[in-house]
Amino acid sequence: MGFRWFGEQDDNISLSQIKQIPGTKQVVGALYDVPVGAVWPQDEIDTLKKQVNDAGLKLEVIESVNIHDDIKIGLPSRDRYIDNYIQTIKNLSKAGIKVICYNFMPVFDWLRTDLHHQLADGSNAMMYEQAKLPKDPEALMTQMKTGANGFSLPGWEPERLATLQELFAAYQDVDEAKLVENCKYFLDAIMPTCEKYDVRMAMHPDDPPKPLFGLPRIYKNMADMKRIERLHESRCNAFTICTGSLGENPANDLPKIIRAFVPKDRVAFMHVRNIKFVDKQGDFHESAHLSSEGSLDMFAIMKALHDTNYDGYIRPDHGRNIWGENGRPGYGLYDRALGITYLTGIWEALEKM
Ligand SMILES: [Mn+2]
Repeated sequence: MGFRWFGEQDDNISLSQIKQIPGTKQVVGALYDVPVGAVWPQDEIDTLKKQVNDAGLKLEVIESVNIHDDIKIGLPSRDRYIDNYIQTIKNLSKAGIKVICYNFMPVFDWLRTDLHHQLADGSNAMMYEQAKLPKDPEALMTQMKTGANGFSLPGWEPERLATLQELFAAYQDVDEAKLVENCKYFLDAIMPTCEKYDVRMAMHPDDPPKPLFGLPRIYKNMADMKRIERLHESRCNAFTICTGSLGENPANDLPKIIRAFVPKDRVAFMHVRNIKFVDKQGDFHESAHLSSEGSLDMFAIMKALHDTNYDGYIRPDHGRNIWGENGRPGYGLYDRALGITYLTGIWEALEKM
């Protein structure tokens, strides 16, 4: 069980607080000051690892090493960025990293239309309402930035988004098939290194799992997963299954997806969280992890993991901001800690049944 941490400079949560969450052994971390596409310096990786280890925790999962847009677009310059990525994999492996979470979403990472939706119990959580999505991507960026409580948001690197119009123009000819092809090119190039150094790449689902602003999405459902797994047959070409992201499409049957891919050893990382649909079109807000607080059956999800003998990495995902905490949207301390005790409680019951 792990807990995502944004580093000493940019997290209101300390490692000693994380250490006190019962059952938590891992920190899921990253270097946040390395520009996308650059090699992660060995000394900075080692420093992060030492910090985490000194707090009595382990660092074996990185989230995320983001992929430069030139790789996703398929520009000639991609080979240079792939070489850098390969060097980063080698450097991380030297520090004992086993899993790298990444996504293959063009331009935007995850997005929401409200980062502080007020819930009836006085807490707040992130929300997505299709009708509130600005037509103009620049307006969305401003909305995300101003709602972030002054924290940086993972995946929303300012330097990458500074040239938004140019980026959109560069993606003009990249449709879903082309994006898949570029993903295969990337995987074929890095997989020999991953296998040699025993580092598994765990692709995170697109969030929300549908095309937005005319940009294609390639990890939305089980059919997409079958296509991605075939791009390069290797246990290092693996998935992060994020129950929240995939669950945002009510047609995605999460226990079924888990039962299809865990036995094939293609799941390296689990993000487990709940969401609550507010209408039949798929608008939702994030919720506490407890099944009865949202729309997903968390027991069925954990039981599918238990039945398939999942023994990989797992973490709670976005929580609410509760008890007056004014943390990074989705990444406060208290609700994620409650999520961990709930998930480990379900797991203990499954073990003893
Ligand atoms: Mn996730």
